[in-house]
Amino acid sequence: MPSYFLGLDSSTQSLSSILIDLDSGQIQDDRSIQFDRDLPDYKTTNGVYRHPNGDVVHSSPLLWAEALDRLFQQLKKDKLPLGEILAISGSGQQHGSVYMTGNAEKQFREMDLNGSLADNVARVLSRPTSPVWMDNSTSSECAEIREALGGKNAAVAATGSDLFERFTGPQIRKFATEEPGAYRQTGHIALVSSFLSSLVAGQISPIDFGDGAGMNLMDINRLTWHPLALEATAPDLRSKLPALAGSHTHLGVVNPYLVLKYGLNPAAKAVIWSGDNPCSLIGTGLVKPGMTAISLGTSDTLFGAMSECKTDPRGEGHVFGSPAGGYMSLICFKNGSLAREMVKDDYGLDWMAFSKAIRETPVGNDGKLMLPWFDPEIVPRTKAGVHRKKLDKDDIPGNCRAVVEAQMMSMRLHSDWMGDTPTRIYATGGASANQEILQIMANVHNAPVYRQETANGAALGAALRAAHAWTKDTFGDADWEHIVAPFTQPDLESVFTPDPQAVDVYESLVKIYATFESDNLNGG
Ligand code: ADP
Ligand code: XUL
Repeated sequence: MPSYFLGLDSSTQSLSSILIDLDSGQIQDDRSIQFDRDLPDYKTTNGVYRHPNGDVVHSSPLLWAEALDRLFQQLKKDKLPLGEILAISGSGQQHGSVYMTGNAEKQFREMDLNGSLADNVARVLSRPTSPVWMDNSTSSECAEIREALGGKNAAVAATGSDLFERFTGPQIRKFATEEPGAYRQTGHIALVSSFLSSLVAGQISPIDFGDGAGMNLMDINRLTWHPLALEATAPDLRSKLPALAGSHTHLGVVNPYLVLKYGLNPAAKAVIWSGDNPCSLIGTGLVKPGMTAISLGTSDTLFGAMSECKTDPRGEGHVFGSPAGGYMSLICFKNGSLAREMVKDDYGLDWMAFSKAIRETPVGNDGKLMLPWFDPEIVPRTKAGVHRKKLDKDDIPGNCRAVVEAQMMSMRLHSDWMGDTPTRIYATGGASANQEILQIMANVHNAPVYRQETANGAALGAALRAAHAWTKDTFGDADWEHIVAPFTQPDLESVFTPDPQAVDVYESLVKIYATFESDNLNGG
């Protein structure tokens, strides 16, 4: 008998879903709704609203809610076995926050079936839009909270990360300072993950330890709210935040709204949502320490599971809770897919032509380098500005190769704090469809790169988390490796093996890149 589990992923540009059958070990359905294309009324560009100054980047909680309605409509129309799903979980872009009034709990519990999910949400928003992870407008708030926590090292030790502009704490502080009235009206602050988790569960959802660690508000060792961080961030903050909980927590059965409207199984369990990176960790099968994955989504991230909480002495990286227990390390590059797209679009190319340009250029690009900071960068932390060395702006193929080589060399340089160099890399995210990018990844890191059946690693991870929580709850125990194994086997037909000659080229080039980068960071 099939055992179906649904995983959702509300990411920067899309909402994806993956339906798995745990019994056969097969993915049954894998689909996405693109925000810009499929919900044009919201007028987003790449899923967001950018203020002309570039630093303020928001999106719409109503868009996220409406996408959920749309997705369930499609699943129902396509006759997926919604009535047989045993549990649902999800993944959300990290750090973004949703602001609601004190009526949110009642609204989630008593949803109006005549209105859409977005209509229901609109009644309780105390802030119309949500700052998201691309927002870079809170440097002064970061400085104030960092100082109150005792400086960078103390902040890293307390919360797992230095203060970052996109993290939820600094964003909340900015809102509380700039709009004190609206902040006072706010009775509940959710992350993107806990907001959508609340809609699926029909009640206010806790925040899980994976996504909670991306707020600069959670004590990374005790996994509780950090009193000093709360106090340094905004008045009366504790009363506006939900509880923190483990990533296996199930919140009861799914929202009756979804049962009545879409025919979901009324006994299906709603499992707490997590961040997209913690979910991708599970979706790439990294349930044990010692393996590395790279996600090439809107942001590029490099991450791995850790048994101990080991922080980055440079303060560039992060420690989050792993849904499989213990911790995960992560570095996030803001100039990921959108930087590659910027180069592609600037020269009027499509992905095929971009890839062809890479194939036609030599490994190492004859020493032509780019620092691809189209947007302010997170790692290394720096303002926007694209810098080229020996590379002409009109050299189309040279620029295509340079952006990808730079991204891969930067990942290698800035991940050294995580420990051993990877012996295998698992790739996921939209751009993992691109063979040329994965070959450069393998050569720069001198490690074979594996990819899976789906590029939607976060949605798959959410489905696997639902399956794990349900199995644990039903049988008292659940083995992570056993659950993830059938779904996370790499596709052995498409392994990208490092080429020894190319590896040698990058061994030298990475040192030149490091000098180019540090010269620029030091104002050179
Ligand atoms: P997110 O989950 O953050 O919304 P995805 O993981 O869906 O993002 O990845 C979307 C990105 O994948 C797009 O912005 C696009 O740049 C990139 N992408 C899709 N196909 C290709 C390709 N063939 N080559 C390179 N990048 C691609
Ligand atoms: C991680 C980060 C991004 C977002 C969006 O710290 O900011 O990866 O989770 O994907």
